[in-house]
Amino acid sequence: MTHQYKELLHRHDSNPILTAADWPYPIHSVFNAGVTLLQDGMTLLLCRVEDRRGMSHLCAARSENGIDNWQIDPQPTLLPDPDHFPEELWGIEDPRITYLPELQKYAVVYTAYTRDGPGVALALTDDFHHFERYGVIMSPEDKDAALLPYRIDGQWVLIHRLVSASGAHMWISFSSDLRHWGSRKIMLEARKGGWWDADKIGLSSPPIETEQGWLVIYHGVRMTGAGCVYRLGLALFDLHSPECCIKRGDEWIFGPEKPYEQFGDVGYVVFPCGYTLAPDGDKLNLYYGAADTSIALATASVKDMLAWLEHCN
Ligand code: BMA
Repeated sequence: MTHQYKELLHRHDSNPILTAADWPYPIHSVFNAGVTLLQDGMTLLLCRVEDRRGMSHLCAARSENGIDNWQIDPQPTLLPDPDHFPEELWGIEDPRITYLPELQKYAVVYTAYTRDGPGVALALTDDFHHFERYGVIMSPEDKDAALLPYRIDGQWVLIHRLVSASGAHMWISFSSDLRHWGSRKIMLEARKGGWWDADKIGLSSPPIETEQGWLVIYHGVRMTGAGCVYRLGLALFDLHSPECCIKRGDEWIFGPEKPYEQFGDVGYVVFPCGYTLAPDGDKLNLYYGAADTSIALATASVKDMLAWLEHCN
């Protein structure tokens, strides 16, 4: 299809790249994966896997090219542990991965489905086999969270999506020990009315560090008579004061257009939780959950996304 607008994200020809049929044990669906490039160059997806009770756990899949030949852990990699962490009662979902050079560990920030709704939980790992759980770090209702890779002014930085009386906006909180969080501020607000990102927004993948600032891909939810539509937008935030928005695009950059994005358990949903960046610092592989059913891949150029933001509005 040709369009008059610029396409920033390009779907991979072999989409969806991972489905339940690829799994080495019985599952219902696989979607919304956290992503990182391991030190040996392998792409690791920490996938949200929904079992046939409806509960989610996380399972790692590794690939040399980030496209195919996935080596999937033969058993769940991280299961909810409600005996020790009661807030994981109804499963764990939607991980975002950030490598923290100071600790030489990966931070996995995920949603714990508690009896009071979704909360934000943290676990650290250096091998994606053993995890040190910190439990819930943001009480319900809170989700769509990721850490920045290093402290700013001595403080760790967490972006998260809190639901409050005024709506579902993106917030930022700070901590000196990764356990106690405060100094909360709104980072980006959901718009209102007819906008594509009215009422509900949330961080998609962890922010991408660029010379111009933190490039943020976020999802916006449009409530329609037929249900919700999840699309993606772009915003840029100051490197040293990440709560300050430098630029926000008005138009969405990606939405559910293909059958695997429109039809599934929850149709009309594209939901990225992570990316890998090539050594050139520009070529981005963005992995997204499609219709809460499978995992798909889109490629993009960071330079093109920054240029689009620069010239929009
Ligand atoms: C959001 C999250 C995601 C899910 C999306 C669409 O609120 O729960 O895990 O992909 O809804 O169902």
